[in-house]
Amino acid sequence: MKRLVATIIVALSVLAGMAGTASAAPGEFCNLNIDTGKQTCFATDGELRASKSAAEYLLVELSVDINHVNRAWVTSTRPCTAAYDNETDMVIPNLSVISRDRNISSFVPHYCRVRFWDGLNYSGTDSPLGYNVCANMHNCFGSAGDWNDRPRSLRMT
Ligand SMILES: [Ca+2]
Ligand SMILES: [Ca+2]
Repeated sequence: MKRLVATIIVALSVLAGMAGTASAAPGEFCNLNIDTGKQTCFATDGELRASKSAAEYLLVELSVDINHVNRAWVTSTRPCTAAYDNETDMVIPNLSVISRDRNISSFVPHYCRVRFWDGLNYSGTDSPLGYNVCANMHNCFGSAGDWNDRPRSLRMT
């Protein structure tokens, strides 16, 4: 009986994980797959982490606050490639789709390097390529200035 109850709890957890929403809301932890456009949001960071499928690459984490607090995941069915080729199909033209328009304060690149623009659709000024973990967008681009809460679009390579 204990085993059955445990099985039911696991099944319910899986169902709850599948109940994603179409768009992100503040305070949610979302996974946006840029290939499918599908976004799934969770109430906690732990639920987001537990949701990752083996077939999906985590490309970059984008956080609303410094030090990676309140993160969203950008995922894909393919990884970025090692060469710099500015993969024009690995993009988010409008960061509002994951509630990150003008509010990214830290990020963690995984398989990718990231370039931000301060306008929608890669318009305006672009940032240097982000290679490393950035805990504070106020200063991680050095002489390129303060990028805290500045990006409106991005590309990954
Ligand atoms: Ca590449
Ligand atoms: Ca912010």
